[in-house]
Amino acid sequence: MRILFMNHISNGPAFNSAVAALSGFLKKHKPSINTFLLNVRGEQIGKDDNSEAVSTILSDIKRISPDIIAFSVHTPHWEQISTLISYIKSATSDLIHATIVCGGYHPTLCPEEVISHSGVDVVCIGEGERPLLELVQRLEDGKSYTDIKGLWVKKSSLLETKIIKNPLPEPENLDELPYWDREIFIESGIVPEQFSLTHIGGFPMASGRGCPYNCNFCNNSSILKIYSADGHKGKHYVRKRSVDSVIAECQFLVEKYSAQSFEFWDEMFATDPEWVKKFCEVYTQKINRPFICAIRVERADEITLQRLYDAGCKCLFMGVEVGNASYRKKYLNRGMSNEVIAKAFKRAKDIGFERFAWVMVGLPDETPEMVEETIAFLLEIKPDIIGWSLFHPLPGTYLYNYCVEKGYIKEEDFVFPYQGAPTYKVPILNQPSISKDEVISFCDKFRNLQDKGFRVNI
Ligand code: B12
Ligand code: SF4
Repeated sequence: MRILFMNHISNGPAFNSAVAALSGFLKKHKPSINTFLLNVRGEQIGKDDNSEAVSTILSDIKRISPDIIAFSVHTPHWEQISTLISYIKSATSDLIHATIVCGGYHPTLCPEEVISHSGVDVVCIGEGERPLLELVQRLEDGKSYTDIKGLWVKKSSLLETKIIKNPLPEPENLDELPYWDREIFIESGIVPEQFSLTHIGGFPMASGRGCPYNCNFCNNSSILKIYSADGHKGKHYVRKRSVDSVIAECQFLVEKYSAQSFEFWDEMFATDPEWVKKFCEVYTQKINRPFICAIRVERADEITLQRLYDAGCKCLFMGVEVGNASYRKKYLNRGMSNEVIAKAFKRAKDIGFERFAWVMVGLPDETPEMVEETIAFLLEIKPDIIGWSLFHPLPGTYLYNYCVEKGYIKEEDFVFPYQGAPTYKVPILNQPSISKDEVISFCDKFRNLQDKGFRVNI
C-alpha cells in the first residue's frame, strides 16, 4: 500500500505536525506501508492547470503512483487544495486511481463542503490516526470502508452518490501515540532548520492537544463543541501527555538529530501548574536546552514564570488580541483585564523572557478608535515581538456565526481570500464600524511599529 501525503506549504514552516502524527502512527502499526511526501507551495497552485508547476506536481504524483493521496487542510488553504484536487482528478484520472482523503480542521468543521467536492472520496473528521490506519487496512484487504469511525465516505453507484457519515473517533491516549515522523520530511529534502517557526528555532513538539479555554474566534472552541455534541465530553478532548512521555521524546530528538532547542506547538502549554512544575524539574535535569511555549496571561504568575525560565524557556507567546478590555470580554470571551495583561508582560520581562504578543485587527464591530487602543496598549506593555494578523472568521466559531448573522460576510459566497504566501492580510468583513480601507491603513500602522523598536511580523 502506497500513501502520499501532500504537504501544502504556505507562510508557515515546512513541517506539518498533522502529517508527522499520521505518518508516525501508520509506520508504527503497519511497518510494511510505503509513505511518501510531496511538498507543494501554495503559490504553485494557480488557476492554470497547464502551468509548469502544476505539471510537475502531477507528474510527481504519477511517478509515485499512490493508492491513497492524503491532504491535511486548514480553512485558508482549502481554496488552493480543492483546485489541486480537481487538477489531480481531471488530468490524471486515466493513470491514477488513488483514493483522495482530506482531514484536518477544515474538513472537521465543514465536512459537507469538503465531501461535496467531486474529487474527494473520503473526509476525516477529528483525530485521524486510527481512521486512516483502518482505511489503509480495509483498502489493502479489498474490504468495504464505509463504517469506520471518523470517516465520511462517498459511495457512488450508477444511480446515485450517497454520503455515509460515521461519528467521531474516540480521542486518542496521547501517551500511547508514536512520536511525530520527522524522517518523512527529511527524506523529502526538508532540513530540520526549516521545521521551526521562530527566531529561536528548534524542533516542533507537542505536550498535549486542545485548550481548556473557549475564545470566540478560535477553532479550539468549535472542536470542543463538536466532540461534546458527539457524546464525547468536551473536556476529554483536552489532554496533556505525561511529563515522562514528553521528556522521552525530547531525549530521542537530542540523540537522533542533535536537537538544540524545542518549540512547543500546543495551543496552550502552561495550563496545569502541577504539570508545569514537574515538567520543569525533569526537563532541567534531563534536557536542559532552550524552548518556547504559549501561556495565558492569567496563568503567568511569578512562580510559574520563574520555573519556566529556569528550565530554559526563552520566549513566551501570550494572547493580547485587542486593547479594549470590554470588547475583549464581550466579543472574544477573554475576560482578563488590561491590568492583568500588563502585569504578566512586566513580570515576564523582569525575569528575562522575550515576550511575543498576538493581536488582531479588523474584528466585527471594531472601530478605528478601538484599533488605536490596541496600538496604544502595545506601546504600554512593550512586547519584544508583535504578531499581528487580520481577523478572518473561522467556520464553526461564535464570531463566524455572528459575522454571518450581521451580514458582514455572506456564508454562501464566503471564500478565504488567501492567495499564496505573504498576503494573508486582506480584510474581508463588510461592516459599518470600520471600512476595509481603514483596516488596510491600520495594517501599515502595525508594520510601522518596527520603527519604534518592536520586532513585528510583516
Ligand atoms: C502550531 C500551529 C501553527 C504554526 C505551525 C503551522 C504548521 N505548519 O503546521 C504556525 C504559527 C505557523 C501557524 C500558522 C497558522 N495557523 Co495555526 N495552529 C497551530 C496549532 C496551535 C497547532 C497545530 C498542531 O501542531 N496540531 C497537532 C496536529 C497533530 O493536530 P491536527 O492538525 O488537528 O491533526 C489531527 C487531525 O486534525 C487529523 N488530520 C489532520 N490532517 C489530516 C489529514 C488526513 C488525510 C487525515 C485522515 C486526518 C487529518 O488527524 C491529525 C492527528 O490526529 C493549531 C491548533 C491545533 N491544535 O491544531 C493552530 C491552527 C491549526 N492554526 C490555525 C490558523 C488559522 C493558522 C493561520 C491561518 C493563522 C494566520 N492568521 O496566519 C496560519 C496558517 C499558516 C500555515 N501555513 O498553516 C487554525 C486553523 C483553523 C482552521 N479552520 O483551519 C488553528 C486550528 C488555530 C485555531 N485554534 O483556530 N499555526
Ligand atoms: S486560549 Fe488560545 S488556544 Fe485556547 S481557546 Fe483561546 S485562543 Fe484558542
